[in-house]
Amino acid sequence: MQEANKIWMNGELVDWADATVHVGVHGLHYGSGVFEGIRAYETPKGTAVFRLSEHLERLERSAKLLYMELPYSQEELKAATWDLIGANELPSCYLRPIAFYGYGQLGVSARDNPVDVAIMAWPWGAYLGEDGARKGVRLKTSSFVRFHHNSLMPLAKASGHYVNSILAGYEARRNGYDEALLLDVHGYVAEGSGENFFIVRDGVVKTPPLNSVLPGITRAAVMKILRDASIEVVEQTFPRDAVYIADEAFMTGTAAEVTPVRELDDRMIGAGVPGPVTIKVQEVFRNALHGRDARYRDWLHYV
Ligand code: PPE
Repeated sequence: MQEANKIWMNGELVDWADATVHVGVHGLHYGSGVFEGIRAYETPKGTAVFRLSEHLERLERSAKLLYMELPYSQEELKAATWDLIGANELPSCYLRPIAFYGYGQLGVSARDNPVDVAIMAWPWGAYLGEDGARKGVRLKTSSFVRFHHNSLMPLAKASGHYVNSILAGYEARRNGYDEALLLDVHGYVAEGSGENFFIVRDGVVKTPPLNSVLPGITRAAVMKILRDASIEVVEQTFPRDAVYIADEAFMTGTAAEVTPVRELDDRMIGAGVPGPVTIKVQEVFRNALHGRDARYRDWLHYV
């Protein structure tokens, strides 16, 4: 990763190299942490953070689902984010707030450990590569199933949940694909290892409902953009064969932004190039991120 100068940690800005923890922290052993991924972009009016409130609210909900009380208020975390961006002088960056059970007791059910909170900021380019963002990525249906909501909680963005994503993402890449597509326990399409998933067929856009997928903030933004463009979008379960015969498919996420999908399981989707709906969404989304679309101005929080 490309290092920056400072990291906000437990209320202070510390040098990048000094933002360390003890190997005995609970979160490291058991994944008992919650985090966010946020992006800040350059706009004509300076650096703007995309949907900061929504991300920090999701962080708080994730914490609640893990019985965790965040030791900082939403306002404090917002102020910390501004301080961090200012201290690092980054015109655009990826932001990673994380809260985890810290050092104290070990043992799965330790309850009294302090909660450590940190926010990192660093430059991060196209998640699935520049080529992927332009031409589309190749997916493989994963042999790993997206976890059931009675095993873990898809509504929480929790550190430990990501072992599921790591297994799927690693498997797909080892087999020469760009990313994994995970099915849910019923065999329906869920999402990527770090992205929500959409298909387009006969002008209608479909995305899986929030049963087993992360409630993506980009997903919500893209649904709004589609509706504003009078393109029908529905939350509906669909199996993998619906993807094979879709006209278009794309993935969304903070890191991935809007990434076209050109193949699933070596089957070409549509013409094998980004389709008109995908291109339109990518363009409107990019304009919104950079403050060039007045309709979406309230998605940007200026530093
Ligand atoms: N599903 C998963 C499993 C997921 O991790 C993400 C974000 C999304 C959907 C999209 O959510 P949103 O960012 O709110 O639109 N994945 C984050 C982490 C990626 C990583 O490798 O770390 C991200 O995009 O920041």
